[in-house]
Amino acid sequence: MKKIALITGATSGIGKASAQILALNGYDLIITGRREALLNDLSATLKNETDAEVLSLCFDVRELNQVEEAVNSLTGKWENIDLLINNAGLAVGLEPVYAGVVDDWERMIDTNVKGLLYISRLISPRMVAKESGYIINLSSIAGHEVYANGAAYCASKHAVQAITKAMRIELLPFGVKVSSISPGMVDTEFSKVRFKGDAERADNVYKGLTPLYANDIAEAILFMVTRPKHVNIDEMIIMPTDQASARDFRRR
Ligand code: NDP
Ligand code: 8X3
Repeated sequence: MKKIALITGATSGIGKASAQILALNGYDLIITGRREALLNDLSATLKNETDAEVLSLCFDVRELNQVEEAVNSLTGKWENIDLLINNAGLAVGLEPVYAGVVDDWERMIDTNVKGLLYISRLISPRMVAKESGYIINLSSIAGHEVYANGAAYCASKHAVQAITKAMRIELLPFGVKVSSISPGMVDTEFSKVRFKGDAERADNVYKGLTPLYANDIAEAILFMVTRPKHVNIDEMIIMPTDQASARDFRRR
């Protein structure tokens, strides 16, 4: 029987690329996000281009009642999730704390931290019960370093690191794997979201260097999930060759 992966934030970027690569490598997929039209487009493409069965669930990870409704709507084979990729996340704004926008902080913490906890709370008991499964959390270089003007985003990704490490220990007795993957800059909708739709500012982030692309991270995820049962990749940090830390770049 094929394995089932649930990917949060599959409407763009890393989540979408992960859906595409997993569909080509033997997974059936539950794809999620808030933009229903994009979920429908991806579902149609995957069904056309791969053998995967695809189920779309449109919900906001910040809303516990929506997350509960979505997970509780799963029936039959779809209840049996083998792989959860906690990918939905975002940075909003780039200001020092002394000039920060409270709503931006709340969006980041509610999505990156609380949303990840909500969905993990609902899916992981099923993995515990069957003593198998795999959870991969999208962290960031911002979960390992801090930089000025990124306090809330960095805090949210440090929290992802803490949650990942704690869950790894909690799920150890049940043989459930847990990993985090921490990229440097990846050219997705990330910067457009961070700069609230300012395309020029977003494009400048990637100017003069070669960033990572979403597929680079999807390939790393495929590597993680294709390791044998006795191997757990606890964490992976992946940088563009042109980036050595959160703030050190080689621009030409
Ligand atoms: P994108 O903006 O391209 O994708 C983000 C995804 O998250 C979208 O599918 C979006 O879907 C989903 N999402 C955001 N908020 C919510 C929400 N409230 N409820 C449900 N889904 C949500 O960015 P990336 O692909 O780059 O980001 C994916 C992850 O990778 C994030 O956790 C990010 O922090 C992390 N990351 C990104 C890096 C980068 O440089 N790009 C570097 C390091 C880590 P929708 O809008 O349809 O809801
Ligand atoms: C995204 C990478 O350096 O903007 O997580 O925090 S960074």
